[in-house]
Amino acid sequence: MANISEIAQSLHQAAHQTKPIAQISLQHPLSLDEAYQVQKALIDLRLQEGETLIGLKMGFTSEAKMQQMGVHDLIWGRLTSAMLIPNNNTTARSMYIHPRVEPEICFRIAKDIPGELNETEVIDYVDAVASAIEIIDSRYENFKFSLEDVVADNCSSIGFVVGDWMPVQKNLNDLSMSLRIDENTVAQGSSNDIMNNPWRSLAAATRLATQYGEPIKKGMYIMAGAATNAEFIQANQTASATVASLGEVTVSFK
Ligand code: OOG
Ligand code: MG
Repeated sequence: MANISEIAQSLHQAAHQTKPIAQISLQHPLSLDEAYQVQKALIDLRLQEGETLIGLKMGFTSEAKMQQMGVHDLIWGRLTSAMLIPNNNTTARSMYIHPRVEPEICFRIAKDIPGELNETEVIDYVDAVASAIEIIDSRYENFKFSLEDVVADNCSSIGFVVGDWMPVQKNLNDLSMSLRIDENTVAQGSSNDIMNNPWRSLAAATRLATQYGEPIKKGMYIMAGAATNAEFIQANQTASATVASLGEVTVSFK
């Protein structure tokens, strides 16, 4: 059986050294359960370095992302304090292996979530919503992975940027979502592309958080998952995401 803590160490090092590694699953077939154990061990290494857990992210909540990455199941990962990049800030391309950006919606949690909630119940537990950009950076060569690989790698998480917090809108359907790199619109979708209703992604997060014993607490950020394909980004480029009625969010790479 694969050694959970050794795999976590190698993923942690890959991120620190910005040096990709071979897919774990090619050498050590992991069950999904073991992959989530690796993820937990990987995050524990970050927490030992002084980071704090500040939220969760959902992945593969849209057909576009599932198609792009060839993985067809919901996944979830953990967000730490070191991953939060202030809106309109600059980040160094050299910190990443092969970064991609994607347009998302972020929820701010108003009070501790007691367990699994449905898409209507969950609205009461949110005090603000914002447009967001997720920066993902797989620790695997060529950004290629199986479901278990990507779960072990904390779902490619490395950074996220949140726009201005907006009051909760009970209806988050039919919002156009777009991603620009510099002057070019590189991806375009709708909030409906996120599980037909972004609140449903948050409901799924409450189910998975309960199942895996990682409670969603007051103040946490929950990223709903990308509505469109993710796009590679280079140094000296700026990414902006716009979600209609929620506004724009921007991050530059130097
Ligand atoms: C995995 C992360 C997926 C999303 O929003 O669907 C994700 C990846 O694509 O590398 O963050
Ligand atoms: Mg994402």
